[in-house]
Amino acid sequence: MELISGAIMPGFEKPARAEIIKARVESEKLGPILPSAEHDLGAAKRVHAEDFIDFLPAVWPMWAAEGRSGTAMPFSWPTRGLRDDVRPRHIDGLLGFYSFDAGANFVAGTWSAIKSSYDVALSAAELVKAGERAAFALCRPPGHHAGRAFMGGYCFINNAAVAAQWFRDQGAAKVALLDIDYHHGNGTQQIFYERSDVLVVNLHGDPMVEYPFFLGHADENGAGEGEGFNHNYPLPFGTAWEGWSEAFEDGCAKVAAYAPDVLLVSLGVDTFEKDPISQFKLVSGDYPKIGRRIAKLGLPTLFVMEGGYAVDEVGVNAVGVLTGFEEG
Ligand code: SS9
Ligand code: ZN
Repeated sequence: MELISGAIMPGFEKPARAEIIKARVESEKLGPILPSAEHDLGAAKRVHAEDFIDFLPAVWPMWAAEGRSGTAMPFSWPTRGLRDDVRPRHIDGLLGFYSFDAGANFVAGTWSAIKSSYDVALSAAELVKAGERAAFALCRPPGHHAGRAFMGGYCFINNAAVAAQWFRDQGAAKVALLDIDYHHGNGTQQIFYERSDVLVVNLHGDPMVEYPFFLGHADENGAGEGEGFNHNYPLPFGTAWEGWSEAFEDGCAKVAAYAPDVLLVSLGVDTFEKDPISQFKLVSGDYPKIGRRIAKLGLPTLFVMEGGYAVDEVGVNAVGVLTGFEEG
């Protein structure tokens, strides 16, 4: 369940999304489709705080220990002027301590889904490291809103950030991360903001009017060592291919100029005209064009699934990017 527009409603980020994407991968004869291998949490702790990662599997047991069922959801946060240097003991306090919104919620199976999503990202990264031109990590839940020590927006572990750091630890000198989900990848930006070894490029709904608010403006270019290695393209409601592709072209030029060893794509298809929670106007025919342009960069590429909530078309659109890439 999620809190949206003043009501607790069934979450838009639902299991059918992954099933539908997988079915489309099969019918388009992409693949092979490989299972993920189990990984320990070491790679997660390279980009996330250790205490945050250790908290995630503890949420449901702590919630259940209060005699509760349903959905574990935060409702109180350490905002400006309150103390974020003291970690509460109660589960309700901890949920707020480790989140920026009420959008990353738990049921009994959530930790196992988070862990699987993480395993999928790392397993796909290994394929690219082993020499595949590209791989697609069909991650669910998504990850780009998860920061160093916070979850939110359906995201718990930042799968793309974990994979980017993993490539660095495997010897890649420079990694680029291109986030084309409709929402700003606030977690990804926060994780790499002071670093020059991971370029982050983000196209998204303008945070003046769109979730997740509070980050993603055009003047956020990185800090310290990372100055000049973060690029945001906030775009207005109603943005269709013409406006979107202009920003995308600029973002691709930034990636090309950076000349990374590997490219990560945070692949959200909530830019789609019929997405129920988004305000861009891309059509299904646009997604293969995105894939073809990414292919032109000529980089080893790992696609990591993020958002996309028009469930009927999520397979066609996500896999459209992949088939476009294969042609390009
Ligand atoms: C918009 C509510 C936003 C969270 C959306 C998270 C998207 C992750 N009215 N709810 S890609
Ligand atoms: Zn999104």
